[in-house]
Amino acid sequence: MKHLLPFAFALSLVACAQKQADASLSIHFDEPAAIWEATFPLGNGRIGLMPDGGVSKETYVLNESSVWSGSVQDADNPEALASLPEIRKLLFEGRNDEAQQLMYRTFTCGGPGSAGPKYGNYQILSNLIIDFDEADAKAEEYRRELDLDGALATVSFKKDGEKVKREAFASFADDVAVIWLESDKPQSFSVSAERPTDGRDNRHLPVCTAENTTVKVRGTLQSGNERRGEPFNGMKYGADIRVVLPNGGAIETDGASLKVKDTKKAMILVAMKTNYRGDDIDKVMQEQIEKAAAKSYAQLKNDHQQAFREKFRRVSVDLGHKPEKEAMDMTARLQAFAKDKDDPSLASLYYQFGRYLLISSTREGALPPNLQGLWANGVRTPWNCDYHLNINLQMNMWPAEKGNLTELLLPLTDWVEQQVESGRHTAQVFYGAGGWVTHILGNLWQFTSPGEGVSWGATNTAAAWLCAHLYQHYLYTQDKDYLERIWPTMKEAAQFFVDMLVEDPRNGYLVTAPTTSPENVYILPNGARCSVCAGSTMDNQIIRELFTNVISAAGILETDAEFAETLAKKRDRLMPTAIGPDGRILEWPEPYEEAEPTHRHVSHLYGLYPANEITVLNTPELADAARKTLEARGDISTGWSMAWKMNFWARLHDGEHAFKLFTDLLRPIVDTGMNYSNGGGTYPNLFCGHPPFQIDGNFGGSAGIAEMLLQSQSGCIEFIPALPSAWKDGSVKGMCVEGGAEVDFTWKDSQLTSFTIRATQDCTQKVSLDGQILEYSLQKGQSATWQK
Ligand code: FUC
Repeated sequence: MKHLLPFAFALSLVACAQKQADASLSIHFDEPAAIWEATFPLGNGRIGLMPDGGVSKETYVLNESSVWSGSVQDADNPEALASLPEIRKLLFEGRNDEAQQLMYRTFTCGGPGSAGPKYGNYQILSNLIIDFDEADAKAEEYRRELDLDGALATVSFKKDGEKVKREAFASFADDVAVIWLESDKPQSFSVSAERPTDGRDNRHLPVCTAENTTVKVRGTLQSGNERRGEPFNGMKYGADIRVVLPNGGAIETDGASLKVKDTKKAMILVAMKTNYRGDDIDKVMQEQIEKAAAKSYAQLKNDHQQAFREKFRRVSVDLGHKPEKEAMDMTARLQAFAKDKDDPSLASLYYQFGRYLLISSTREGALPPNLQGLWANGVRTPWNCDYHLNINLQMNMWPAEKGNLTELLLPLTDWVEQQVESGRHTAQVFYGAGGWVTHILGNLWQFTSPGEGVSWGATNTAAAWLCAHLYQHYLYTQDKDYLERIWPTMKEAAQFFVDMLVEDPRNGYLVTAPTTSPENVYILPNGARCSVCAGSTMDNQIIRELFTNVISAAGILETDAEFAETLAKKRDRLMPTAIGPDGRILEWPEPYEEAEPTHRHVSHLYGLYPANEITVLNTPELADAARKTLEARGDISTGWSMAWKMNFWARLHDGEHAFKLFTDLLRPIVDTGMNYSNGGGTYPNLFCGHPPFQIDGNFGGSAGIAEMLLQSQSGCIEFIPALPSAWKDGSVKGMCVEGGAEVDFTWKDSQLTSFTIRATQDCTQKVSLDGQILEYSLQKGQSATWQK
């Protein structure tokens, strides 16, 4: 028993240490949120809420990640295939503009695509409003805070000298949202729910009823199959909002709201659900509420934080601290950072905020994060708040593996697998090909057809790119069962290209035709602006990567050797990444004039990041051309684009330029709206602004910081490969590397001072250090340490 004592003692120390919110892991404000993008995102991976911290009235946006309108449809266009030979012929004759015109007539999805009600969109569930009915209440000593390490939002202030405090979280343990209200003086308030109207058709509005201690919200969204005037018959959504008074007080109902009287302590429990998975939502929500109501607030909070911290605390990052900056209100801190970049813990906070957002917006059994994670404050949402697949959904996954959140790849895996059947149909109908394909649009309803606009909607390498994430999950976990699971999905994604690739008679290469370089436009010699082409650089890089991964997987699983051979042969016939006359990477197979030289997509550097075919070490000429490409593209762009560029510069081992992009990414945006001509930035609550708020930039920026500190994609661990002078001393604990290991490392004066590698699987790890390669063969559970 002796050895147990120090252990228990250590535990109690940890428990004490947990009481204070870590200033470097919290965001705070001295005033309530004036815009939604200043409210705090809380979420448990399936449900979310965003409190605005109002004094006399607090509004919480409620979200549930499957609140989607629309329905399954067949949007494949049966006329498309007949025109494919003609489209290809025109492309191979260099008449790309005519090919594009023909595609607009014949090669888009059937129906209105993402503009139609069947495509649907992700949207708010409802608002929850706590109204204290004191219009002119004055608050003193106001503070609201989001503690990332506790996944807890707090508001505290004094009213007439009496303390008021509220806390909120989305429970990881009990799957309900919990709001706690506490005051020195008894308070009275009403609790109600309300869904915003969409200004067009309000059949989506819910019925709200108050019974006993619960407000029930029940509504139905549009499926797109309704006839004129019929009630909506799509997704059913609901929320149960229960008030619990642990120390007495009275609750009265008033039709649709609850009136709570004279209480110093109140707890509000919110269950949220849709029937997306066929659940009886009344039953599920009632069970969830009853179970949660049987616990005390302290118990609920404790269970929640324990479950959340199991994930969040796997990684810690210290890049240095400026306590005076950490003490600032976040609006002021971002403004200060725009002038003076000496705030290293803003970067570690941003990194951890990315992990926080990922843990909060997806979980096993739920959906992957959409364009806004799972937070949306309206009924009509930007780009339908869907799953865009030419960068956005993929970028959402970038912090996962290295950030020791590997299981958060599983909801994406489920979602990808759900697209396969529909994607097979699309492959046949559009390309006469086997396997499966999907284009740029993704929703809850297996939409895999091209988009309704050719210039952006014809990209067809999305399935291949998604498969790169699935394979990467295997590389990090070495989980062979998982590899077996994803094998058919990967194999069929490759099969599509085996069938679809065609020889370009002009150069003998196998090319995707038609295709695009996502959303970018070039100018043909005849002056026509054009997007479609045969064999864009990005396609070649993605397909090369997919074929390589499938060949490796076939080897590991000892299966389909013949198919692997076919892939190897076809891979050799793809056009290699090439350098144009201006020294930059060619984006299209020919050096066309660019219509928008600073376009936000930098697709032709896919091979630099996230893939690994352009490297400083192995392909220095291409790396140099990539650098020139980035210089010409410029830094300022939309939020996610700047985040991507951070990762590019990190891969080029240029820490200063990556850091410059980070500072651009944190440019303060203080208003709402969708104007992005001036470039993106960051809202007060650290949400990334495309603008509008789009979460990909948060995830890409978070991954960019990690990429500056640690890389392992080349079969060799590189510690601090792109360290900027702004972070010259620091430490990291718990990040992951490929092959199955966790690492800790420290550095001082920009020099590595120590590292530890802990094997999570039997593995051999190589470390590149001062021009030498160190090699460690470790068994699962073993570790190796190096110290300067
Ligand atoms: C892609 C991008 C846009 C935007 C949209 C949601 O189409 O090109 O910038 O992020 O997705």
